[in-house]
Amino acid sequence: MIQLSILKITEYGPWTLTLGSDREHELQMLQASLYKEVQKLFSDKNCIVFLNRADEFFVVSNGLELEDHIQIQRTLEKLFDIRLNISIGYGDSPFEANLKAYEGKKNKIMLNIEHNIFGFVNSKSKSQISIMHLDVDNLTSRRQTNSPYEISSIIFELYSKMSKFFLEKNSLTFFMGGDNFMVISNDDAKKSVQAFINMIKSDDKISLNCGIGNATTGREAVKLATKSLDTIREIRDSGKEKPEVYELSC
Ligand SMILES: Nc1nc2c(ncn2[C@@H]2O[C@H](COP(=O)(O)OP(=O)(O)OP(=O)(O)O)[C@@H](O)[C@H]2O)c(=O)[nH]1
Ligand SMILES: [Mg+2]
Repeated sequence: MIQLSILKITEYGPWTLTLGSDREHELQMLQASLYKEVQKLFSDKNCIVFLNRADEFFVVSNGLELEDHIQIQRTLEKLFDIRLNISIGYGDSPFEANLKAYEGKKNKIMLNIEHNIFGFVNSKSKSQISIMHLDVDNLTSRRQTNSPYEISSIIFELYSKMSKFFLEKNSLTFFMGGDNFMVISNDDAKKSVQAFINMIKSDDKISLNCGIGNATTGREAVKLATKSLDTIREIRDSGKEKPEVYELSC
């Protein structure tokens, strides 16, 4: 079971208008500081936050009760002028958890009125979280032939293909910066990642490495996924033939 908490700024559109036209720099600073706080508050509770379109956050929140969410909301309300709402959902796949959170919000299933928390918390079922950390092999060599903006364009096209491919497996892909992507995964996504790597290699001439981590908290799963990715690099750099996918569990 995977639990997701989706944080979104309440009435953000109308609020941005109150700042006038000279607002974009202010909004970018606000979004950056908000992300920093949200990542700090949730990672302190062994969760991991994925930034979604800069004004929304997806948190792998297994192990967190309603009370933890209320505590985080109280802190955020003290720090910022804007308010956030939280929709919580769970499911066997990350996509189902996202749907349940969405339904909770849409059908106004309130968990806490004062702090704008909706949805469904599951503290009983066994947590099972799989994260895949994908990274382009030797992106640095591309810099010899492609300028910074051309590289960005290649990376975003890759992101688009990855998001589509893994959504069909009920899994959710996020861009982490640089040439890094993370997929909140289920078994189906993990089983098909080699096929995805093969497809991108043959269609786009891009080599990918994928580290997988399985754990009971989001932060631990991400740690193991990155450790797996670093293991692939170590094998490669020692001169041995490297695997493209490596998996660790705790
Ligand atoms: N989010 C995130 N970004 C990273 C991480 N490691 C590297 N980066 C970013 O990715 C960019 C590319 O770095 P690398 O992937 O190490 O470079 P590379 O030439 O592709 O080397 P290999 O991946 O080892 O083949 C860096 O400039 C960083 O911006 C990471 O663990 N997480
Ligand atoms: Mg790389």
